[in-house]
Amino acid sequence: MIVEAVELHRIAMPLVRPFETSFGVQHSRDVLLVHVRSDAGDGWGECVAMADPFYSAEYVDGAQQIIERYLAPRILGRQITAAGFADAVHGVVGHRMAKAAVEAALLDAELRAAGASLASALGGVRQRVECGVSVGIAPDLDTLLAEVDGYLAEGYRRIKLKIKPGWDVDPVARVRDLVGDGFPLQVDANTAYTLDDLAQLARLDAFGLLLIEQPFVEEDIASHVALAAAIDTPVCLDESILDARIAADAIDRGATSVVNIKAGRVGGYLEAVRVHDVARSRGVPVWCGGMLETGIGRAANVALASLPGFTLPGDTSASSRYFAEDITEPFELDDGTLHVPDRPGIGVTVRTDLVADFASRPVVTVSA
Ligand code: OSB
Ligand code: MG
Repeated sequence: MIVEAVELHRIAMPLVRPFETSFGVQHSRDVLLVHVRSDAGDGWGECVAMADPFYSAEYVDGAQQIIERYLAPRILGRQITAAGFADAVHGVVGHRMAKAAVEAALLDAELRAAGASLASALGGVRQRVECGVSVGIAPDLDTLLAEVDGYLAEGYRRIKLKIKPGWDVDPVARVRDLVGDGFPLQVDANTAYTLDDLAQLARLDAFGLLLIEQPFVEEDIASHVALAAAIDTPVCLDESILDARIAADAIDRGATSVVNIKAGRVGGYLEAVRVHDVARSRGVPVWCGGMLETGIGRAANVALASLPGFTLPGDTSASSRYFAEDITEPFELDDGTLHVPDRPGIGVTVRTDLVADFASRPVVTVSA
């Protein structure tokens, strides 16, 4: 296809409740949407970069600038495919979330034109995916338990608690009591610990957790190897896994025995499939992470989660987990699962009237 224009939409989506992690509190989601217009038709992609560079180095203003200045000019006005996109932008180092958003829009345009769903194109094998929910740090334990209780009532099949030093063993113990033995429960530290905290992290072994996600900084594979050898709870990397080669290396070194896959973090859905493949060939289960996506990114995540190696419930929660109103048809839980879209492309319809209503900046159009 020939891309004629890349439109960048910025929207501010209010969250139904504040979301607190070890790196900060969010009250609203500042989202960058990429709308590609080509001779074959249109496509949409969502950039998962956050407003601030606290989860990783990327942030949404930077991602927008990278797309405007470096990525869009490399694909405008010439023959391009989603599969050829990574090569087309190879000279731009890093900025995986920005690249992933553009690649997703190209995939959507290409697959809508071909009449194929993203799930089928990526190799999906399931019509529904099991859903977990990520629960933020709460002001107090009672508030946390009430929130978890609400998610259990909605049917979520797995709970993930955000933890940080000072908010770990007590909340985990209380939530384990609430959900009962055997209910899938896991924790995510978003890099808040160091190896000095080993004894405290080892206390989590008492609660039969599915995994502990990213206790240490992104670059520190060695400390994760040491922790994994010292505790019973499986270690799962998120922030550290930037591509399939790193995933293979981290698995082979014993740093991670489960992998959180986020397409944005690894530079796109095509690389996400390669991460899935290297993990699967090593017998390592994967699950689909989330970044508070709107229906656009959520649709693509659910498609990814339908691949065979995604054997653990993902952070693929319903639209209502974060938003009162979504910019696509809402994703709703059905017995703790979401249906994988089977219509062409990402398989959802973007409500452009709502995208306009939620706009926080003027639309930027980059054209050839
Ligand atoms: O570490 O998985 C994470 C949200 C923003 C940034 C990082 C993370 C998260 C979540 C929420 O845990 C996932 C979701 O529900 O979308
Ligand atoms: Mg995480």
